[in-house]
Amino acid sequence: MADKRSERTFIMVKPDGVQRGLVGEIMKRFENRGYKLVACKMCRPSQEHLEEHYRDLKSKPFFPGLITYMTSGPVVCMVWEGKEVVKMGRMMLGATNPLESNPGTIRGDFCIDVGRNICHGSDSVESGKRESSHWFKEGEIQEWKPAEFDWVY
Ligand code: FUP
Repeated sequence: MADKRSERTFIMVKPDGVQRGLVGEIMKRFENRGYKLVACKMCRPSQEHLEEHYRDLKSKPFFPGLITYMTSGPVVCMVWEGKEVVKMGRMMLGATNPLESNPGTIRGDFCIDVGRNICHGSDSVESGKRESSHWFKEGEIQEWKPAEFDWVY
C-alpha cells in the first residue's frame, strides 16, 4: 500500500490548454481526486527537449506537426503522486483521440481535435519516471505529506 501511494505520473498542460486558460481546471481535477502535487512549473521547451520526450513517435507522419504545436507556446509541467496515479491520470485525461474520449474526461470535456488535445499524461509507471526526470531536476520534486491524507487512504 505504501509503495502504491508513491507512484508518480508526469502531466503536462500543452500550449493550447495554457492559451485556453485550462491550467487551473486540470490541476483542480487531480487535487479533488485526492492526488498530491509534488512538482509544478511553466516552461517553453526547446525542439530538442520535445523530440526526446516524444522519441517513440519519431517515425510517425504527425511527428513534425506535433513538435511545431508543442513548441508554439509555454506549457505547464507537473508531477502528481498517489495510488494508481498513472492509470487513473490517463483515465482522467481521456483517450488520445478526442472523438473517443468520454464526456467527463478532460479531453472529452474540452477538446475536439487530436492535434490540439490540451494535455499529456504518462502511459506507464516507467514512462512516469523517465518523463518526470526529463522535465524536472531532482531538487524540483518535493516530498511532503498533506494533513488530510489520512482521510484519502
Ligand atoms: P498520448 O499518450 O495520449 O499523448 O498519445 P500518443 O503518445 O499516441 O500521442 C502523442 C501526441 O501525438 C498526442 F497527444 C497528439 C499527437 N497525435 C497526433 O497528432 N495524431 C495522431 O494520430 C496521434 C497522436
